[in-house]
Amino acid sequence: TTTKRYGARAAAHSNPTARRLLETMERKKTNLCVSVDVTKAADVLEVVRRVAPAVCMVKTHIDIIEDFTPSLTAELARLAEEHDFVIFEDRKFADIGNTVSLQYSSGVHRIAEWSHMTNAHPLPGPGIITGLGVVGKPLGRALLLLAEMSSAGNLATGEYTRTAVRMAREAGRDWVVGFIAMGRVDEDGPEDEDFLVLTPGVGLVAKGDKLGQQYRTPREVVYDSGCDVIIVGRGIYGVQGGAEAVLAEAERYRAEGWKAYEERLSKA
Ligand code: UP6
Repeated sequence: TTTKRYGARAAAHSNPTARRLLETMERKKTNLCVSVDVTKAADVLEVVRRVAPAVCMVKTHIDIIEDFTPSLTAELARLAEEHDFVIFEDRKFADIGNTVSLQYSSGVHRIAEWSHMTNAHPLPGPGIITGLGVVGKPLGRALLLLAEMSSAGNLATGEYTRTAVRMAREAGRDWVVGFIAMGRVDEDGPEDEDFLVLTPGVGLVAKGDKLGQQYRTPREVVYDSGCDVIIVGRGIYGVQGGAEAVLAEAERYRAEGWKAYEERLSKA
């Protein structure tokens, strides 16, 4: 997987969102996902419009928005088409199948309507994957499992991580297309298997925050650990210097991430 081009890997996926993501990455030459963790709708849109040329994906936490209306997610969906990126609502579902299918389809946010991809903790067992799939699969959406986390002291290690990978394999890649993980958790799989590994905890400046977050550089994540997508939040939207600086910083991460990927391809 790590020695194949993103574009070539698209053919290994039947899930339309996974395919679209890999093709977008190749076309825009970016493995950068910007995590837009700001709390006002206008600020979300401002950051997204700025970083759009540099990203393959925009990640949201829709439940932190103070002035949410459905026009925000409609506009996000429109921008995703205009600027060619995938929307990933980082919902981290963690309940029984019946509840998550309601949380995914209903409530104020109606996540399944506008978010191409979402994620779930494997903690409750396979029912969470099935419950989300009832809603998302017919819409061509994609699911990631949290196999590992970036925060200090997290419990997603060892046997938990291995079980997450097994659950993904059992669910099928037409719905579970990959993982949130810190490295290639799927290494033990067959040659023709292709999972996406998306990795948060990426920063070029800070080493961490006061609440347990731990950062590695794009090179450590993509070249050393073989991950596919770097997820960057505060490192980009939190940069000082206004809107211009945000795009410049996104471009810096894009260039770093892409260089590490190109070098990885020639490593073998
Ligand atoms: N995130 C992590 N670590 C994980 C899973 N998810 O940081 O293991 C998410 C956070 C946040 C983003 O919820 O939205 O990735 C990281 O933001 P940051 O770059 O500002 O630290």
